[in-house]
Formats: sequence, C-alpha cells, structure tokens
Amino acid sequence: MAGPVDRLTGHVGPPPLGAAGLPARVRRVVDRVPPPGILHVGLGGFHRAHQAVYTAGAVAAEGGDWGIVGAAHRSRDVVDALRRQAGLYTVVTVTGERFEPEVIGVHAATHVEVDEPGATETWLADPAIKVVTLTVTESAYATDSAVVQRLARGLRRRHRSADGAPLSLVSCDNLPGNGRVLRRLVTEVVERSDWAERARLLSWLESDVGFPSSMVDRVVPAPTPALRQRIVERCGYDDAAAVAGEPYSAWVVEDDFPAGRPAWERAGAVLTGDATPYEQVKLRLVNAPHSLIAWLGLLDGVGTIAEAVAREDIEGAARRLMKDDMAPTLTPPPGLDPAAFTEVVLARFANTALGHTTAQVGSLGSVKLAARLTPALGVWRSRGAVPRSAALLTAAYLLATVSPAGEALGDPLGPELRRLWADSPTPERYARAALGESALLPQEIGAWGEFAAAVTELMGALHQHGVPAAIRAAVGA
Ligand code: CS2
Repeated sequence: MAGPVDRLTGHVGPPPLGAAGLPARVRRVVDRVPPPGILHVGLGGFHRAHQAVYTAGAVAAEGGDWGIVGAAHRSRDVVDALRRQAGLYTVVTVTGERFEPEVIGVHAATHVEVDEPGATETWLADPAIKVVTLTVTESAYATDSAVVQRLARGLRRRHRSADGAPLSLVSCDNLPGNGRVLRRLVTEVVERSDWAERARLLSWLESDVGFPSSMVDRVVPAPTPALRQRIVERCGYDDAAAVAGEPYSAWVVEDDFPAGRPAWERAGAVLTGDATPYEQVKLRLVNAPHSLIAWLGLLDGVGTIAEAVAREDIEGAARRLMKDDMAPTLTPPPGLDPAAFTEVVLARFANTALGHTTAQVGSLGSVKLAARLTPALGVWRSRGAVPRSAALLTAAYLLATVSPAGEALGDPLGPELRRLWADSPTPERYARAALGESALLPQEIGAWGEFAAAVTELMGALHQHGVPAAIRAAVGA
C-alpha cells in the first residue's frame, strides 16, 4: 500500500508501519497482539523499549494473555500512532555500527488520560488486568500526585467490583525501594480518605496486592524526527511511535505476583526475592555518574552525554565518582564486580548513536539527586569522611540549575534555587544557602559542615575557573 500523498508536490510518502507486510530484514517479535492482561501507566519511550520488549519476548516464548493497555498521561502522538499502526511499533537497537530494528506488537489498547478521564481506573478495576507497570518519573511519587490518587481510586473500584481480584503494581522508576515507596503512598491515600470501606480496603491491599520493587536499566533517549526519518530510509515505512535504545538492557523484578505474570525471565529479566542490591548498584553506578556527566556537560555547553564523556576530564570525574564515592557504599549482588561494571557503564555512555542529550538527563535534578546521591551521602556522613566527587556532583547540579540552561530543566526546586542565587552575594554563599535552607538534602546532611565546605569550595571553582579546573580541584590537584 502506498502512503499519504503530499498535497503540494504529489509525492507519495512512505506507507505507515503495518500497512503492508514487514520488510524481510525487520523481525516481528510476536505474531499477534495478545488480549489485555497488563495495564501500563506512562506510555513513553522507555516503556516501549523496555518493559514492552520483555513482555513481547515472554509472550513469544510462552504465550499468555499479556497484552498491554497503555495509558499516556497527556501526549496524544504515541496513542494516535499505535492506533493507526494496529499496536505495532519499532524498537531500534543502536550503536555507531549497529541499527537493528525489531517490531513489537503487544499493546492491546491505548488511551490518553486527560482525554478519557476514568479510563485508567476502569482498566484497573477489570479482573483481566493482573499486573500494572508504571513509568511515571521520579516526581510522581508523592501522596498528592495525580498518578497515585488515580491508582488508589482504581484499586478501590477493583476491590468493590471485581471481588477484589488480586494483582501486582510494579514501579519501573529509578527510586530506591520503588515498590515499597508506591505501597506506602497508595496506603496513605486510602488512610487519609473518607471512604467507608477504608479498613477493608487497607487489609485487602496488604493481603492481595503485590508491590514488587524493580530495577530497570536501558538508556532510551527521547525519540527524534531524525530517528523517524532513518526508519523510513532503512525499513521503508513510517513509524510515529518508533524508539531507539542501547544494546544493554536489564530488568530485575521481585517475584511477588499473586495473580501471575508473563514469563519475563524467558526474555532475560531476573526474578528475585529482593531487588535492593540491584537497585542500589543501578542508582549509584549508572544514574549518579550519568547526572554528573550531564551537569558538567551542560555547564560547558556540551549537547550530548556521548560528547561529554568523550572528554577525558569528564570521564575521569565520572569514574572517580563511581570508584571512590559510590562503590564503597554498596553491597553488590553476587557476581557483580563494581570495577568491571564501572567500565561497562562508561562504554555505554560513550554510545554516539544515542544522541542522549545532557538536558534530558539533567532534568528534574533535585528529584533525581534524592534517589541517586542522598543515600550514599548518608553512608559517608556516618563514616565521617567527605566524598569529594559527590560534592562536585552537588555543586555541578546547583550551578547548572541556576545557569541560563537551567530554567528548561523542569526541576521543581529550580525556582527556589534561582531565588537563592539572585539573593546571594557570592556563588559560595549561594551553595551554603542551598544546602542549609532548601529542601535539596535531608536536614542532617544539609547541616553536615565538612560536606558543605567541599561543595562550597567546588562551587567557587566551577563558577570562577570552569569545569576542567573544578574537576582538578575535586581531586585536590
Ligand atoms: C537517566 C536515566 O535521564 C536520566 O535521568 O539517568 O533515564 C538513564 O538513562 C536510565 O536510568 C538508564 O537505565
């Protein structure tokens, strides 16, 4: 089938994915979209290149009614595309040399929450749904967040109408103990409600609803028009829901699924009793250096993570953060050697085909620091030693957030930091005020004098002498 005709030029565009058969070089992972069994909240690129790929692999290996109902919050593009493309979309694995497209088809239904209010809750109450997965970003984990409120209302409906059929909610966001956090938040919403059945609902949540924690890992940048164009060229069709990701992918999930789950282990996931050691390694040895690279890069006007980590000084700073300040705070899972993993991570960040922007990784800074840095700071404080690379990370965050690029980073703490910056006579005073007066760090860490002194010193170096000099100052050179 030919694609749309351009009204001005008469040029026939590429057909949309799914209109004609797939080219021989593009593999389709599952032949048929399975009936719904999973509700996913947050239909972004990461979900499409991660959990959906594992589910497609699981269904391809073992079958099962594990189609995904995808709920997008606001954005219509992906929902429109998936509807047009009968649930199909392309995931491309990319490196400098590789461009490997695969077609995923596991989304049985999709909706946009702001257009169909109540749809997510209706699905949550449907006994066909046995698993809910979530990628809603770190900032949605709060009792007053729309996501958590919606989940609580949906669970209430399920408890009433589906005879309380058991299910599990799996957080796939980068937060320590994400499942436990989610359980606590949902429980708090119910406790604070005036719902008559509150007590029964709470005991049902306790006995019949699983909140497994999970560690997710794959670098998946926001898709670009260039990717879409490349797919037209390489695959011969247009795919408005396509996404690209790195070859590396990992998912470790606590095996707490009272109503069953897809055979994700057949697609490479690890099912475990306790995801904590994996989560800690992920946050401290992947996400923390990612943030450092992003903010140092942003401060020097470097556009992508790959370009930033190609700079010897920035790569060295990231390696020291991992080796000196993060690895010594970890009890890694059996078989994981932090030194070897560090090199794997740095090589992943060097992937030039990803085009992952420093602005994307640098966004939502205060929320990310709370998950990536604060727990390790607690360890160092109790040991009475100052982690200098962690202080550099904090200073880089504080300066990037008030830099000209900072406003676009969407950090909830941004406006307050910009106010403190404007009110402070020197960068050093700003650093002190940010640590002492803002909600960036827990009080005891904000009040930790030696750490504050290191951040203040490195803030001064960053501001007066620039990134390379501050990196040298962090190692005391
Ligand atoms: C990144 C993560 O944007 C960010 O904050 O650090 O999205 C990172 O790419 C993934 O967690 C990698 O698994």
